[in-house]
Amino acid sequence: MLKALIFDIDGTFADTERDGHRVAFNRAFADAGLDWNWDEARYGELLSVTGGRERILHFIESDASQIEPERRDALARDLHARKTEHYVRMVAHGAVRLRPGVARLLTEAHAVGLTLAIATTTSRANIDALLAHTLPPGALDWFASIGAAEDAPRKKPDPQVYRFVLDALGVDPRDCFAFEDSAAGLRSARALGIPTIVTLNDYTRDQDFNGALSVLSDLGEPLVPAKVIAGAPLQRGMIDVKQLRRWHAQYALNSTRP
Ligand code: XBP
Ligand code: MG
Repeated sequence: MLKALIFDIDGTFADTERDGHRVAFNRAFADAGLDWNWDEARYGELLSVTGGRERILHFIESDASQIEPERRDALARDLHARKTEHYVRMVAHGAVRLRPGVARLLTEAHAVGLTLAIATTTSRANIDALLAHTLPPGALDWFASIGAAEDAPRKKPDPQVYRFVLDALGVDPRDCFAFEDSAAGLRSARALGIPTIVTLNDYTRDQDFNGALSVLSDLGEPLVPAKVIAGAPLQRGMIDVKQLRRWHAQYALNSTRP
């Protein structure tokens, strides 16, 4: 039986990267008196490093090697803490909106008693801010488990965060669906055998999504159907609980159970 839906946050719940995280990183650099600026294209390259602190560290090593090696860890940590403050404030001011179909699917799945969870590389403060400012009051309680950066230091594509969530939920991976936007996220979920639905965004659309159950433009809305890029067709142009139960019966169960 289908039991749980596990959602990535960045890129999947919302297009957080270009106008959210990227801007917050740049503000943190400016606060520290650094003339570093991550434009949209450069940020797209840097996204191959998951995790904000890791991304800053990678940038220091590749583009700011004048920073003494023994100072780099502390600098990355300080900049990242400052970046999180900026990001949380931006989200509170409405800088990020949920992608099509996300609120609809969460609301329906919660109403019918499916377990909801989050598995993300991002920091917990960012998740709390996003849920508080984009979903109805109390929606934080809809999620039976939230796996965040603090719970899984090994970032996606490592499966550690999905392992954390599956253990907390006590469910078989084959009775879940994961929702991801990136190849790193897909690999993380698939490493544990979780059937995964991918919704593309501008930064991820050219990545390799081999192994996804379905690759879609988004989750779709009743009047604005999602486009199917690869995988199974949609019955009603959108991902809803009926569609997920159908797929679970047809594909997830048959293809992965011993
Ligand atoms: C998302 C990330 C995150 C954000 C920044 O990956 O890599 O690092 O870019 O968040 P995914 P933090 O969607 O695959 O989980 O600065 O809080 O790390
Ligand atoms: Mg993502």
